[in-house]
Amino acid sequence: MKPHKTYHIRNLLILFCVAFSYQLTAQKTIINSGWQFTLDTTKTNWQTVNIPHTWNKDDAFDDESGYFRGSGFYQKHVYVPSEKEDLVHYLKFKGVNQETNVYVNGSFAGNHKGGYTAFNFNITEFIKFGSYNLIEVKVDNSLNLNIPPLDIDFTIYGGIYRDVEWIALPKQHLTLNDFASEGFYVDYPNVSKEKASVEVSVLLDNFDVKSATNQLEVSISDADGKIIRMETKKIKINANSSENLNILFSDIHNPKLWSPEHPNLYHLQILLKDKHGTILDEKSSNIAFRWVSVDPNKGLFLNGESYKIIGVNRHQDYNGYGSAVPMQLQEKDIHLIKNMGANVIRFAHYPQAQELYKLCDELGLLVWSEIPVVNKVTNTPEFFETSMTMQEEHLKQYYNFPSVVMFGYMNEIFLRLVFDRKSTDLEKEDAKVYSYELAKQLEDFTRKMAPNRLTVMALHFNEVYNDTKIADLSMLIGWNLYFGWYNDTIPDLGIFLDDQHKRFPNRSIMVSEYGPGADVNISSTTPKKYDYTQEYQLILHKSYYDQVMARDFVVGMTAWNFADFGSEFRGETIPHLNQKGLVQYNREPKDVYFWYKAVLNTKEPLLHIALNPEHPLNLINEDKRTVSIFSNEKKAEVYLNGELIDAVTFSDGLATADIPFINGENELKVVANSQEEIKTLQVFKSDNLKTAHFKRFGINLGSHFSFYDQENNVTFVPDRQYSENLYGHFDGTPYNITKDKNQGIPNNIKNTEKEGVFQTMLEGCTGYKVDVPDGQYQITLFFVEPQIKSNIEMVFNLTAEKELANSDTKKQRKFDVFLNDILVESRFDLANTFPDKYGVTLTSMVNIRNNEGLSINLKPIEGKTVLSGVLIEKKD
Ligand code: GCB
Repeated sequence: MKPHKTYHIRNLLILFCVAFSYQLTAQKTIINSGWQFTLDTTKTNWQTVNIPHTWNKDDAFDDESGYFRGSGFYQKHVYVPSEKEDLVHYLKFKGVNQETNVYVNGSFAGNHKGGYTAFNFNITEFIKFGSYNLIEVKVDNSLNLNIPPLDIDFTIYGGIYRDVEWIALPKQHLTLNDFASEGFYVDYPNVSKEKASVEVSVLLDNFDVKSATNQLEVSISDADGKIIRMETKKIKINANSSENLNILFSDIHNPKLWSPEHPNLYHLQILLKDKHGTILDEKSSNIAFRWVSVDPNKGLFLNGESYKIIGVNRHQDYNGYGSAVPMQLQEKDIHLIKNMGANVIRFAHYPQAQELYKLCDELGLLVWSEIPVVNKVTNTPEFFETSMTMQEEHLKQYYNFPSVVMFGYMNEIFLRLVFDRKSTDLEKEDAKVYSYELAKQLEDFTRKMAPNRLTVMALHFNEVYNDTKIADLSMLIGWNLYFGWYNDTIPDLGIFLDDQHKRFPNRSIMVSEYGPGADVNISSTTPKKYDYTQEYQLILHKSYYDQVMARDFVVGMTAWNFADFGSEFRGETIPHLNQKGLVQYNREPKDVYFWYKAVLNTKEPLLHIALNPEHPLNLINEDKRTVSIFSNEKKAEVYLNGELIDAVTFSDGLATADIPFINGENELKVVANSQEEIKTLQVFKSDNLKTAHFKRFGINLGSHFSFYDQENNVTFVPDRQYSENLYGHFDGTPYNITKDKNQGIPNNIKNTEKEGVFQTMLEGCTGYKVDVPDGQYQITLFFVEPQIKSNIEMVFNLTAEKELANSDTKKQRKFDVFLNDILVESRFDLANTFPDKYGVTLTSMVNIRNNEGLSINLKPIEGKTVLSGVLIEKKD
């Protein structure tokens, strides 16, 4: 609309007022856009980047081992008008990994250590008003023995990866100088169903050379925005000093209690006004009335009622972004976790974006928040001091989120010690003493600072925590237990929990981590430990759930991990990832996510068939395939190609049905109440390959699982012993360095994404046969030398003994390769011809005649043969 002329003067007046009050009121500007960045120490080759930013989003996932840990430089020019000269200016960084030095117009403004908490610097004295100002930030993510974490199972992405704010404030404001907190703390001196009280402690700064009398207005409103309580206080603050003010709202009757099921929130608003009533500063926070306690025999109580906590751990990185993840994607995570039916999140192993905690308040998710003192402590005053400061920042910055019920400070602090083969016994004893000492300091400090929260610590499966008594420090102990993965078998969980409970009857415990790795492209009808199948992942999670639910004394469990996450040193079936996620690195759910949802989310209907319709299914000599179905309904009907074939009953969210798929396209439909799910999938079904029609047929040698190869759109079938009209080996054994661990199996294989085919193999196989019909075929054989020198210590395989099969000398393994008696490769020498961990393929054309099928013969010249996979493609 075009404004009428007569309004112009009024508009100008409004503009004037806006500009005027603009100077008086606190103002926050997010200055994420258009920074200059370089890794070049000569500070040249600048490129323009936006925050959030990390320099490791690509190199933490490339073929090379290692990623850049060193210094990165950022700079930006910011114009500050002379009208802002009377304000106090802060630069606030919400997360920079991990040591930061800030300079303004060449002057040093401050240093901060630690990659996961916020910090700010008062930069007023360095600013040139009415001019452009140069902000320079040096960030260093190298390993620094005085900054936790030291050595961990996640990638330390360097960079400014959370928002940068420019905060301009009138001379009097809520302090920003208290460990980058918001300048106020909310406490709940007592809460019950009948009544509650809220105490707000506000810290005010006066940067003026004269004293000031201001007014503080604090109000609480309900969910409808109606103010239910309000207090106004006059306060005089002397020149250049600070004041602390407490406001108590007692007797709030019949408060609406907060819980994950009913996340009732109230709202707190704090206004600081000058004597004319102009707002100088304004802050707000969620208020929630709830109380939490733990009992060693009965578990956790929320608002006085027994409450089992079931949820997930979360790391903050994301496929394609590293740690520099847009907020809307991060928030989507929290929604996914809530929708799964979880009622708790452990933000492991470090404080995460504050926006997420706010969302946990709103959605109803209990939070365990912790600092990254992980695996090991350095015995220096600097390390102790940084850890304590980090915890102070953590507690003060996250104090006001009512969803936070647990504050932690250490994870598996003796992990390195247990695997340490270099230190003497004396040094190890010493490490126990100083690690305990730091734990004690952090525990005491946390209890003092956050008296209404539970203190918590996570431990790995080892007696050292009991022996040292470190496990007796916190109010709640989280055990990270990998029975059925790194240790023993799945049922050992219950045995362990019962034993701990018996031996330490005064200790409250939960299972703070558990879970196997799983790859959505790997599947088996005979799942087992360490195979990365989704089927094994389901078995383990389901059993853990049953075992925890069966024990009242267990507070709950948090799965490791919500999503696959970057851990650069790892090499499992997807390089550089820890694959224990319930969802993939891009947050696409794995099957187990749906199972949890079926069991935990009683509100939304759920029906899921655990089959990916994009993966062709092979039924070789197999009449039916057992398929898992998840639902929170009681019963379902199963239809195949329009015909009712089964009626199933769900127990704990799961039912299985044996499906007699036919060769070709199949429509599998499941109907449960008003829900229906249909999956249309391609099935290759044959009990006689000689008469079968196929375009591509792949075999995963030495393996009991199938692997879906997206590139060729083929599902490699598991290996088997040869039988007439089918396929299989005549000799050889699956290559496996240890009985059930994957140490030594080539990881992070270069030049391929078919790790699932390359990683398993038959060793010593001389004859393999596939009874394909006559015709012209392209045959691809897959090889990798398994006895490579591994440069990683799988320290996260939490077993005491490590059997390392690596040798420095290259394995002598030479063999001839024949396809139907034609020599296709002579004196094949993997170890000496190719680099380490190099996936090699041999591709040849073969004409198969006279019903002879395909024969693969490997004739050893030296050592034993190896073969990882075969892909047969029909060409005529
Ligand atoms: C643990 C650690 C966690 C690892 C996890 C694993 O116990 O606390 O940081 O990522 O095990 O996957 O091995």
